Amino acid sequence: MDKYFILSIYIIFNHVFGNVSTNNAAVCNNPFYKVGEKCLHFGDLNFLEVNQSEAVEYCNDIGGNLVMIQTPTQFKNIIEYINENNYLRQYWIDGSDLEQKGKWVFHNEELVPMGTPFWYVYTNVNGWFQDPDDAGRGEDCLVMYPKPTFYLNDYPCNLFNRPLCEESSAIKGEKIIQEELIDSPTLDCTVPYVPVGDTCLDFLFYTATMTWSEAVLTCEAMAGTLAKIDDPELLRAAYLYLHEHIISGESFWLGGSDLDEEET
Ligand SMILES: [Ca+2]
Ligand SMILES: [Ca+2]
Repeated sequence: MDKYFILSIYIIFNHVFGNVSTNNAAVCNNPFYKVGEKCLHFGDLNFLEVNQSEAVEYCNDIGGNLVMIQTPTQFKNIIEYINENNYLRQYWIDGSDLEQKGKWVFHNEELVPMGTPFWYVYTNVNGWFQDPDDAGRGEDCLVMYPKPTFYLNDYPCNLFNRPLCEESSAIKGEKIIQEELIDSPTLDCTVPYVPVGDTCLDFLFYTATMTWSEAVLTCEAMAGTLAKIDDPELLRAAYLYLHEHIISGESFWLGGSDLDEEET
């Protein structure tokens, strides 16, 4: 009777916890903790700032690498975590163009995504620019700026920042998720709408420019509304679409206004 009882417990235990231990994307080993789907370590708050190669070494020593930011959602999750925990520092993250100038790669040679919403955008007397700018011709390593911007910036590898590490054994699980995303079927959109991310959009770049109110009416006449960009993946998809179709020089109205709250 006793033996039967123990066996039953074992089966229940294995049934409940067995799945958890085989899901490598969900479990983080000390000193890493879960941030979105990633297992990260921000270093302890008293940790001295180090140069980029020392940061790589630090992460390797605890069983990781500098974090790879490959999707807008990963980027958003990390920024939210930093804000919630007040970890407002400048961090080394994975990525450099040391091997080939202008070609940004992660430690595993995969390409670092360029452009929006990842890299810092700024303006000066000569116009608008987006990092990487290789300022001073010596910026070959990747940092994540602190508040208020949190965007990515190319930075001299020999200067000092905190390491932001990601557990190595968890990276594999993450990669599978990404490949599944790429293979997902494309949306069926009614003409003239085209699939952009998980939404059907129409970029009206061939019409004359109009006011925002005219744009609202135009979209209504086409059985739509102005696009609501409320998700970083959709922002990325729209950015890629604009660049692929060489209409990135145009400006578009979007849904969203503060008209209701204004007094006049
Ligand atoms: Ca560079
Ligand atoms: Ca820079």
